[in-house]
Amino acid sequence: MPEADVRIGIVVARFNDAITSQLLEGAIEGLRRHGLPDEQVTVVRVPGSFEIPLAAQEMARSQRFDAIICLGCVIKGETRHFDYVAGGAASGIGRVSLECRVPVIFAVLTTEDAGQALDRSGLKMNRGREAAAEAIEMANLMRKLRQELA
Ligand code: INI
Repeated sequence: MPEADVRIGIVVARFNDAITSQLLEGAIEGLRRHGLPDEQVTVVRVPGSFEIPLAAQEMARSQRFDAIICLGCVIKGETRHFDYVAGGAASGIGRVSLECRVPVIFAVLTTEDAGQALDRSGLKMNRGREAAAEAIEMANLMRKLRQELA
């Protein structure tokens, strides 16, 4: 079976859109580079990173996706409730993955300032592009493990 014969869901937060749209571009480009056709990718948008886990949970429960990529950006210097938003996103995403037994990739940038976020969402380094490779690797790993352990 080809490595990229998987279906991938992407949940992307609109908050800090200048950054998250770059992460989305990186993720889509990364999936294409692995040979995944666009029809096997579904993108869902949510208002902010705090809402990512709920949308990811709905996608994971549908059993239509082999892995889900979560994209967001929380900038510490610009939000007093950084810990609540970033922590809620991180713990929620982890819970969805374990409860639904679907790989859910955490690609929510949590940075001190906008400069760091820009650095991690650019052409040279792009956390979305990395997340694409991680999603494909985990989707294939889970498939293989389940076959071997069945
Ligand atoms: N959401 C983010 O994704 N990043 C942020 O930096 C951020 N700040 O700064 O507050 C943020 N807030 C919105 C939050 O995710 C929810 O959408 C909102 O609280 C409604 O539940």
